[in-house]
Amino acid sequence: MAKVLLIVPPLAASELFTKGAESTASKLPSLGVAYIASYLRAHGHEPAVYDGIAQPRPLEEVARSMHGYDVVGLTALSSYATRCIELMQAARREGVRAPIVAGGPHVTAMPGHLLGFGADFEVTGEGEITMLELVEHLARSGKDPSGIKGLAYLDDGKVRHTGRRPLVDPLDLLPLPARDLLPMHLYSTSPARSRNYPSHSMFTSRGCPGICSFCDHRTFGSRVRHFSLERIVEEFFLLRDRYGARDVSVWDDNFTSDKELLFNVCESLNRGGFGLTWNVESRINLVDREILRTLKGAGCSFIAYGIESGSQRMLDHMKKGITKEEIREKVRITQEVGIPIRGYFMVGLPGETEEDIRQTIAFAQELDIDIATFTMFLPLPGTLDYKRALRTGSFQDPEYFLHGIIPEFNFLDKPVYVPGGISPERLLELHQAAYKGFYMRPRMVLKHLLSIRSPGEFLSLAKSGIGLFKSLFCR
Ligand code: B12
Ligand code: SF4
Repeated sequence: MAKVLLIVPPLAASELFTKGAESTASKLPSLGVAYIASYLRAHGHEPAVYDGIAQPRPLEEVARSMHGYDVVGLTALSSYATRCIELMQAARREGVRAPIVAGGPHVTAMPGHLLGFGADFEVTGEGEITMLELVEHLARSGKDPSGIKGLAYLDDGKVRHTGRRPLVDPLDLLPLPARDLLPMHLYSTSPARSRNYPSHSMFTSRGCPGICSFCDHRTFGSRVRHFSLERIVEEFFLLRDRYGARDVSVWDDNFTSDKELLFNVCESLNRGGFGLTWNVESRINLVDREILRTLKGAGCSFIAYGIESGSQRMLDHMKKGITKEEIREKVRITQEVGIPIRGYFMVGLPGETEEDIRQTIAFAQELDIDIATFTMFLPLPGTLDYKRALRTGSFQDPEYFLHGIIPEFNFLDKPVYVPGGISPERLLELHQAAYKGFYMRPRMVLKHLLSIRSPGEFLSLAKSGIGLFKSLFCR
């Protein structure tokens, strides 16, 4: 039996959300780490989790807490890979001897990268089985890990990859994520997603067949795999009954990809008297009126669509596979069915012009959706747009993941990347104009005010409004 400490590195709210936005921000559980923990536990090991986003502590203190464990695991996004590096360095200064294993999307995108900064092993891709095999290998004090698929490590100073591990199939092989090891009482969802607190997160599937040029979706591959109907319904009810959820956020890349399963999930929730609101994300081309009606009928109170741009040229450039006409139609149907919509938009992609951004700003307003998020494009390593960013425009720091924390939505004074033909100052102005143009319309203010149903909702809306105001005007 091995004792394994799994860590989300410590990050203060002020690092994750700049310029006042921390008051409106979400704090979500790292379910990736919770899945690794439950898989290890199911195989007789003793995992513990420290979530440094929920409970930020000084690096030295976190490093010292690693003493006494046989293996330490760290999760890394590219946006906070720097903090993982600082933490591994602190661990070595504190004399931690346990092997450090790094995993997560940054490691999958850039295998080998964190080995140069203190990680002993990297687990690439889906991590549960690889981590278990590695932990058991280390417990046997095995010397040669080359037979474990999905690993990267240094062999004689050179990065050695052991090859890609096949994806977990069926997904039900994985136990429910070990939420009992997470500080569930500390998580919160953005009011932009749900107003019924707490809203707890879950997944019903892994994988996405999309090929969007900005997205890093290699961890789970392009084939969508689902948990079984029974398992999905069990998790919904578990969140309600054991963790006191009053809303559920389903974070699947494409919740609506399997129509029959979706109908069965909705029917089971209705039959079992689930009674809570819940929200999902989807590709716009994977919904139709029947799906939307069924979702609405089962309590789905919110849907988020990746709309990305109001310029058809950019939608094609991003390989989004959707047209503006299709977006208009699906948004209209969603509104007719009565599900509020959040649209994700991006600005500042390689090849984008000021005119494209203007079209995005206008399109978000034209669609008359309820919430719009405009993310300043962040070139994610390993994506097509990272390569494009190296070739065109000005990529201020192609190794940004070594030099600082990127806050959510990339609200930076100095954008990491600026497309050709636009100055950094102008890009920032346009980014702000997108938010101001969307939210400062009398119609939008009225819509949000009229949607308030309780003093709690008023408070949460007021907090969001103040946060947004600070983000936009207190630079
Ligand atoms: C929910 C979510 C969020 C939540 C936070 C959730 C959280 N606390 O983890 C919010 C909305 C806040 C968010 C914000 C951002 N996100 Co996000 N997010 C997601 C999303 C949709 C789900 C994450 C998740 O739980 N996945 C399910 C779990 C099971 O997967 P996982 O965490 O990857 O874990 C598996 C493996 O990676 C591995 N693993 C992970 N950790 C470890 C550790 C060890 C030791 C081992 C062995 C293995 C291992 O094993 C796990 C199980 O198989 C993913 C997309 C996706 N489908 O995963 C994007 C994703 C993680 N986000 C991404 C990005 C870019 C961002 C932002 C930078 C966006 C932005 N510009 O604002 C910000 C970052 C803010 C910040 N500073 O951290 C990228 C990351 C790419 C990268 N190279 O880092 C992803 C992959 C989206 C994408 N496809 O491009 N995000
Ligand atoms: S952006 Fe969404 S639809 Fe596109 S590849 Fe990524 S997860 Fe799939």
